[in-house]
Amino acid sequence: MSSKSANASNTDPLLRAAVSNQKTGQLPEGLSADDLKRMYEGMILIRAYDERQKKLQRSGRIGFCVTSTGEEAAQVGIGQALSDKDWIFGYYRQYGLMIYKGVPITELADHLFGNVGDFAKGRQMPAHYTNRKVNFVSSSSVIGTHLIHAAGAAMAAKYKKDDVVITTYIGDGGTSANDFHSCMTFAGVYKPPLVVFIVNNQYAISQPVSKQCGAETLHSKGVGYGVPAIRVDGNDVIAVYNASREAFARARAGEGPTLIELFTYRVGPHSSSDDPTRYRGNESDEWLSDERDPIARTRQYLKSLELWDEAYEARIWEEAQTKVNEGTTESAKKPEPDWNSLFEDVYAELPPALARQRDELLEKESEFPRQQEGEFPL
Ligand SMILES: Cc1ncc(C[n+]2csc(CCOP(=O)(O)OP(=O)(O)O)c2C)c(N)n1
Repeated sequence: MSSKSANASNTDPLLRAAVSNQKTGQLPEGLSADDLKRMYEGMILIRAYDERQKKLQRSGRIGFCVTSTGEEAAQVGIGQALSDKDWIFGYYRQYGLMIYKGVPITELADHLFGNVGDFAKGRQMPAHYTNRKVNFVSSSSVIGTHLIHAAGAAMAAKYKKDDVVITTYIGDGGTSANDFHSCMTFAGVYKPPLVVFIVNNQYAISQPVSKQCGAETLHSKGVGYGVPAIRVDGNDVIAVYNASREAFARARAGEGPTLIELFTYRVGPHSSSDDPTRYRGNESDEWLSDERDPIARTRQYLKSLELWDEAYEARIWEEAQTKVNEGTTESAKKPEPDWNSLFEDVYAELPPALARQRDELLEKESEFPRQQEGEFPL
């Protein structure tokens, strides 16, 4: 692994402080033993989903996928602190929040297949999820655009005196986007109930964070906008939970926004179209070690509380794999959306040029047979 990431993880005082959030043999404030186990099981379900996504993509069942292996704590810690009323303006790597909030795997997989069950009706780029049931707003492909939507939603919540927290997420690379500046400016001036998470997984595709920003840390950007900021060990699920809980409580109490940098690592490729060995060798292996992997670290912690044994581990992996296999198999059987639906949802009355295109498409439909229900089971 590179000395850069080793240094960042071993010498940063904020990270060292955050690590102590897992106090051996002691339950954290605000969490029960059952909560901790649910968090551990949630992280495992996210990882099992990632393993399945990769297989589906490599076997040609789906065209594209994005994984979040190594970043499970950075999602579950937040999910545990969010209330059901709160909002999530995420980008493509936060689907673990939906999984942790109980969205069935088949609803995520429907989107990967772009089938008739997909909430985005097969129109979005794959891995750009949305789910109304958990207030997960449709993700944009264009990096950063959702940040200003989140700031606007948070300002609206403040004006309307709604008791909600708006959360938004951006990668280390995304903090260089103009929209990050706009979002943080509005957050600093109007002090809405907004929590901005920087998911610093150390790479923006092949670009390491050292080439993205000249500052030592990304949370330091908060100072310039007048937004309180903290840097957290994003692989420590308790540290992520604590920081989120505190920021959400501040937002709910009318004390304004918080910027939280979650220091983590993207273990897998940027997406299924990327080969990270070309720009970082095998340094990612280090991040699956017992000292760094968020799942292994939580396991150690559960052990210290006598909440873990081999039989439990085997059972929850089996349950996770069954959920993922059954959910994705169900999605694979569903047909594509009706082509006609391409022309819906924008115009009350279809303009003549589009109406012509729809008629031509329907005329030629028989030349392009559609996948039928149950035709390609896994
Ligand atoms: C405005 C814009 N520029 C470039 C891209 C291409 N692009 C897609 S993802 C990505 C990297 C984003 O990295 P980061 O914000 O660190 O998030 P991560 O994928 O590492 O979680 C880039 C450059 C884009 N989608 N939008």
